[in-house]
Amino acid sequence: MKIHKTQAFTLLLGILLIFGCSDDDKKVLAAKDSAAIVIQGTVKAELTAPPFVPQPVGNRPAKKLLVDMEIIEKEGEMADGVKYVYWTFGGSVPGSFIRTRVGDEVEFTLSNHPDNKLPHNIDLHAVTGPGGGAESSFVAPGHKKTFSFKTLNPGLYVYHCATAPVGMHIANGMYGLILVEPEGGLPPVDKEYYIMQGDFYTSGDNGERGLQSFDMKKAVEEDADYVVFNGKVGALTGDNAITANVGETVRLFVGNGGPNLTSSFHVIGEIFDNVHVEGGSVMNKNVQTTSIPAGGATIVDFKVEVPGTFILVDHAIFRAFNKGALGMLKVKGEENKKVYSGIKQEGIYLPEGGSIQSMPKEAKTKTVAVVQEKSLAQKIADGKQVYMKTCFACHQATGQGIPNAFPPLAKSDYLNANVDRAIGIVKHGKTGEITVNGKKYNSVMTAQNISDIEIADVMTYIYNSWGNNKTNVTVDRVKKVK
Ligand code: HEC
Ligand SMILES: [Cu+2]
Repeated sequence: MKIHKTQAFTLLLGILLIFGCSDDDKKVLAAKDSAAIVIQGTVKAELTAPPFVPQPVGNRPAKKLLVDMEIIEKEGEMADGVKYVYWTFGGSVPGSFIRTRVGDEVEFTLSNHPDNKLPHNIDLHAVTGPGGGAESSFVAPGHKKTFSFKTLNPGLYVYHCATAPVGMHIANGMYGLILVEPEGGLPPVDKEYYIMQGDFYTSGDNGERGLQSFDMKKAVEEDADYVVFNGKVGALTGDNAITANVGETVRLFVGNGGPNLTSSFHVIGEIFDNVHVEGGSVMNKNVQTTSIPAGGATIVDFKVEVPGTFILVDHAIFRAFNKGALGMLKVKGEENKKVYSGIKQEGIYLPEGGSIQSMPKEAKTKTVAVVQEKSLAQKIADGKQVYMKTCFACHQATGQGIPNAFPPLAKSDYLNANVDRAIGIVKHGKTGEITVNGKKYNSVMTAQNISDIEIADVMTYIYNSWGNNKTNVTVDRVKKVK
């Protein structure tokens, strides 16, 4: 028999496929067979609001999984005093977390609350089908729609509203995560949390109080006023921080709803032991910062070895310190000095043979003895310079602070009650719990490395701004505070 050229090629390809097929390839092929997995029984899905996730699937067989999701349009708080009308899946931003396993047959019912103003739908990236379910789920207020799909590929997937104008529905908070666990489940860990980043565009600038409406122009220009985790500034800080104990493993399911910005997700003081790149099956190890595209997700896990507060950020860092993309993981337990020593020694640095012969601070203080105290106006002007250079990043431009993270200096009862105590904080730093204007803070302010003159200037500026008690802080007074 004469073998045709293309036949020979196909034969060769077949042989290559048979002998070249590694174990990994077989697993991938197996995932493609998920459509054939037979379901056993029906169960109602547990849905959770962030930062919590439902129970792991463990060893359970594939089932028919009933998901009931309600769309609710409601007013919430973006930041202290800043109101915003969110459109939500299940009442939270991000929407309820859905946990499934590969082979599940998800029967999804989407209800649009009768008090809502708009029609909505849902596009789940875990769906294999037109629009990810969007076409079948388009639902007017006071109606509900049911459709079903089979989960074919394991991974962590974003879902979102896809009703026009799509960008606006997403920008108002209409996104969440659906996890499809592999057969047998993900490896067990001690703590699991749900975090999702989003960028928001408000009619007023960042921090402007009152009810803010969505700003289409800023959204189109990708000029976000807020970039936050879990829908608002402070959703994961202070009392809302996520927690763990020393020695535990922590897994974070992290999504990015966008609509515009890519997240450079990082935990300050930790290294991700494992990262499911883009929420899929490729595992990267020992990662500092992982990139999460808008409409994408990632699973990271790490073991916490030492106690402390670990700050979660978008490492596009102005977003963290100025727009809200900052969360906290508080770890309790025993110190481990081998892993992290803390300050071991502190001393004066005098390089030998260098021109610096004494501490600059001391040199300054010596000359200060003869320096006349500046005029109040001059001190306020100089103090503002120091403030914008040194304090502004945390306490913010108008001293308003950041809820749950950095206390306000504007109209601060704590500040106004005791001038020497406030000077001491700037000189020596502050840790431990304090109450400012009725709100608790329990964080760390490091000692500010500035001279006594600068401290006098900056404190005078602060006391003479933002409704404070107008104290004129003298250099002499600063020097006396031990
Ligand atoms: C890295 C962030 C950071 C910087 C920079 C910073 N602070 Fe603070 N500050 C804090 C934190 C956090 C606290 C609360 C500490 C605690 O919880 O014990 C605080 C507390 C204070 C307080 C007492 C509480 C209040 O609201 O009245 C004063 C006063 C203060 N800071 C002044 C300053 C001044 C002045 C500067 C600049 C010279 C400055 N801080 C720079 C983070 C910072
Ligand atoms: Cu919508």
